Amino acid sequence: MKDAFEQIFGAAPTGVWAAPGRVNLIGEHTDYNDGFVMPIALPQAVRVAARLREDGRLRLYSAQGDGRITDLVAADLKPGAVAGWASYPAGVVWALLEDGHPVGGADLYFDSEVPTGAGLSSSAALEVAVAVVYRDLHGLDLDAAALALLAQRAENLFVGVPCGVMDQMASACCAQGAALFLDTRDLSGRQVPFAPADQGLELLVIDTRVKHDLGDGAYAALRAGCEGAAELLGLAALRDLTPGQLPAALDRLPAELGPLVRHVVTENERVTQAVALLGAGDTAALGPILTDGHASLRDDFRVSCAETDLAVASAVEAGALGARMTGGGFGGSVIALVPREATQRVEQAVLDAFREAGHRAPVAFTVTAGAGARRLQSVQDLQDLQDI
Ligand code: GAF
Repeated sequence: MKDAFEQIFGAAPTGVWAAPGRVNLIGEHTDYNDGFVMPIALPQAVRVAARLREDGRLRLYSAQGDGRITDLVAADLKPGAVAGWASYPAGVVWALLEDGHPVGGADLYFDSEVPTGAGLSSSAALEVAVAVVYRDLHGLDLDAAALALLAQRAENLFVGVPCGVMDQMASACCAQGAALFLDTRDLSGRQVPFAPADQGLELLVIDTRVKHDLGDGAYAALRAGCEGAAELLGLAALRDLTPGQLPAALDRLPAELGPLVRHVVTENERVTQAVALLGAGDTAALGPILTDGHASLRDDFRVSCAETDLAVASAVEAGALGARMTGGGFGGSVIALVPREATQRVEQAVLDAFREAGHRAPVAFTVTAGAGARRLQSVQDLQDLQDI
């Protein structure tokens, strides 16, 4: 990767950083309702080789791109002015400048292992990767949560997607072998050990290859629906509604908002239950919570699609302990918690079901809980680098 950087930009990079994608174990569409989430970082990451520039130019190159360098002037960045993938890294530099940090240009070479449009947070990984590069190279006094908030602001205001903070927090703050239990109201959280292999289990990710896009308006409409419901109920956020108050709240809400509210309230409960089960060392018991969460996203929040529903149903039928869509929805990926001896059977069952239904073949792979964003300097990291 260092050689590739030198070839493109004509000098060696100062270093290489990585920021991972994520899957969310449970807690979907709760983050913009001040609720609970519990993602893990993926082993798959965006890697970025970087060198600061003195002339204020921000030059961006992606190994997955069209072979051209995007050449920008950091001080001239404006929301809406940069299109495509480059808007994510550019947005972070813009957000840093907006916050008054004395930063400028850089040469950045990206190489991503996180599939795009698969609901695995490739965009948040890009943003957080740039945020850690700038923090380290400028010696900025920003902790991981501050970097995540900055990256979220870049996505909200520069790219124009009204996402919550979960994906950026996952990429910035997750730890190897743990899920991040996060209260998105105050960003307090804790690392909950998550090592399904210790109990003979595997976490399978099934990318349905139905491209999801948070920027197409459906996500914004759902968010507006939730915020509108909270306002009608006189609450700061739906997080403030308890399960006991739900029936009375549903009576007061217009029919189209009730199911959204029910999802958020029950989903927060599912996160709380999942944390307790993981804390008690019972990873297998997570299975039914995942499947219930999917039913809620399918029937109440209505963000699943035929492919994610089929992946969940066929995985569970073939022996998964539980499965659900993960991320924003409208396509993307499904996670399934599977006894190790059933992994191949589950994978095959999903493939067969997709073929019979005439859907494009999905891509399945097992994952473990990876590390959050970091500068690569360990022996293992550098060995990994040689494989790129
Ligand atoms: C997307 C968003 F970016 C997150 O903030 C979150 O709302 C998620 O959808 C749904 O839980 O990944």
